[in-house]
Amino acid sequence: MALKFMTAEEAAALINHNDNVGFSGFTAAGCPKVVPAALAKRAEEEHAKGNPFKVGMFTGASTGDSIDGNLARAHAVKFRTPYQSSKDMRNAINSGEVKYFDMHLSQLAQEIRYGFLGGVDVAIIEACDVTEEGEIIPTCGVGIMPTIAKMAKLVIVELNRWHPKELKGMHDIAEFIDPPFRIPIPIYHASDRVGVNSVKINPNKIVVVETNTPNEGSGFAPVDEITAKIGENVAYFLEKEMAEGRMPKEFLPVQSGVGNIANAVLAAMGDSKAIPNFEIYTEVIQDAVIELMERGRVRFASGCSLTVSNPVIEKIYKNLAFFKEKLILRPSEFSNNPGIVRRLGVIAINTALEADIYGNINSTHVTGTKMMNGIGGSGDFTRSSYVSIFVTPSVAKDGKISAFVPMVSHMDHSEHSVKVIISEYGIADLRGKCPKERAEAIIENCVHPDYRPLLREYLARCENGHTPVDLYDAFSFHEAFMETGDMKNAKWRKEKKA
Ligand code: 0RQ
Repeated sequence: MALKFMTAEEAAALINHNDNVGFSGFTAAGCPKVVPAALAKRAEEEHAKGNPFKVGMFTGASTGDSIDGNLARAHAVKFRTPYQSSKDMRNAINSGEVKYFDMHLSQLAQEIRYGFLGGVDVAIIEACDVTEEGEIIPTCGVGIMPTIAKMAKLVIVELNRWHPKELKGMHDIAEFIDPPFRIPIPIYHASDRVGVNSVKINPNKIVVVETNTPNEGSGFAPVDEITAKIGENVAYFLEKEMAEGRMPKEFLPVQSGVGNIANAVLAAMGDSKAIPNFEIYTEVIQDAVIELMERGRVRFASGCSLTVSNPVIEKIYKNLAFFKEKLILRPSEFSNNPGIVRRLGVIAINTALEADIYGNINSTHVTGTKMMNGIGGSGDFTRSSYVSIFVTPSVAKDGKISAFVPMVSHMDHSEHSVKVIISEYGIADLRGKCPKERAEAIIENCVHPDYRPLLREYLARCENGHTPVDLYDAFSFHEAFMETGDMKNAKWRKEKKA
C-alpha cells in the first residue's frame, strides 16, 4: 500500500489539544524538527483564536530547540517527561507552567507501556527510511521510538534526507516483554545484538513528511584547565585501580555523561598509556568517543544516540562502513538498562551539580528548588555500575558557589550509590569509608581551598553520631548564597555548646 505524504503543517493539523505526543530521538540526535516547529505554530494560532492548545510530551531524553524550545515558547506543553536541557523549557517548568516528571531514562518506555502515564496519541519520528510495509529506520538517536511507534494511534514519520538510508544496520531495535513474562536480555558484551534493524508497524497509521534538515548538534567547548585536570584525575584513578588489581586487566566498558566535562574525561582516558583500548556502554556517544575510535583507543561503542557535532556526524556518514562495525544504537531501555550495566560491570562517570561531605549527590536542583535538566541516565548507570564516579569542578559561578556543601539541597544519588568523587583538586575514594572518613576525604581532596576551613568548622560543630549533622546549619552555605550571593559568607545559626 502506498504511503501517505503530506506537509509538516498538514501533519501538525492532525494533532489535537490534550494529545499525548511521543518524539523519537535522544538529546538533539534523532529528533524530528519540522513537524514540531509546525506544531508550535499551530498552538500559537489556536491561542490567538482564544482556543486552548497544549500537548503532553514523551521523549527519550533532552531534545533540540525545534522541540523543547519551540513548544515551550509557544506555551504548548501540558506535561513533560523524562529529561530536558532547554533554557525555555526549564523556565516553563520552574515557573510552574509545565508539569515535569523527572525520570530515570531507562524506565520511561516501560512505564508508558504499563499505562502509568496515559496513552500515546501521536508519535513523531525522524527516520532515514520508511517502507510501504511500515518499516521505519531511525536516524542517529533512538530513545523510546519503538514503544511510541507501536502504541501511537497516528505515526508521523519525518523522513529526513539529510541522514543516509545506509544508516540501516547501525541500530539494534527491540522492546522488552513486560512482566510476568520478561526474560533476560542476552547482552554479554557492548557489541552484542539482540534485535533487528528497524521498527515495523501497521503502515495504515503512518503519514510521511519529507525534509532535508541538518542536525541540531551543538559543539563542545574546548577542554579548559579545570576540565582537563578533572579528566587527568579520572584517568589517574582508573590507572591506579588497574595497577592495584581492582580493575580487570582487560578493562571494563565505560559510561560517561553528557557535556564538556564528560568529553574532557574521555579525552584524558584516551591519552593514558596505562589504560588499554576499551569499550563504551553508554547512552550518549559524544565527539571524543568518535575521535578515540579513529585512533583505535575505543574498540566499540554501544549507546542510544550519536550526540556529536555536525562536522563529526558528517565524518561518520562519509565513512559509514568503518563506523557501522564499531557502533550500535539501541532504545534507551536497553542502552540504560541497570541489569545489563550491572552484568557488564560498567564504569559510570557522571557530573554532579553539588555533593555533600558524606557523598550524597544533587544532579538536578539549584538550591533545592530550581530544576536544571533532570536525572537523565545518571541513576540508571550509577546505582548498578562496577564503580560509580561523580565529577565536578570544585566551585561554580566564579567561586561564589561551592560544589561541596554540608548537606545537599536535593538528593538524586545517595551515599550508598556514590563510590568516588573527583574534582580538579583530586580524588575522594569513598569505598569502605564511614561517614566521618568520607567527609575527611572529600574536604581534603576535592573541596576548593577557599571552602575547606568553612567545611571543617561546620564538621567540628556537628553533634557527634554516625553521620554528624547540624540541622540548624546544614543549609548555611545555601542561605549565604541566597542572601549575599556568595557561599563564603556562610554563618552559623546556633552557638556551639561549650
Ligand atoms: O551554569 O550554564 O550558566 O555556565 O550549572 O554546569 O559545570 O558547565 O557542567 O554542563 O556538565 O552540567 C549536573 C547540570 C552539569 C549535568 C549538570 C552551573 C554552572 C553552569 C552547568 P552556566 P557545568 P555540565 C547523561 C547523564 C544530570 C543528568 C546526567 C546534568 C551549569 O551534567 O544535567 O548526569 N546532569 N545525565 O555554573 C548552581 C551549583 C552549580 C551550578 C554548576 N552547585 N549551583 N549552579 N552550576 N554547579 C545525560 C543524559 O541522560 C542524556
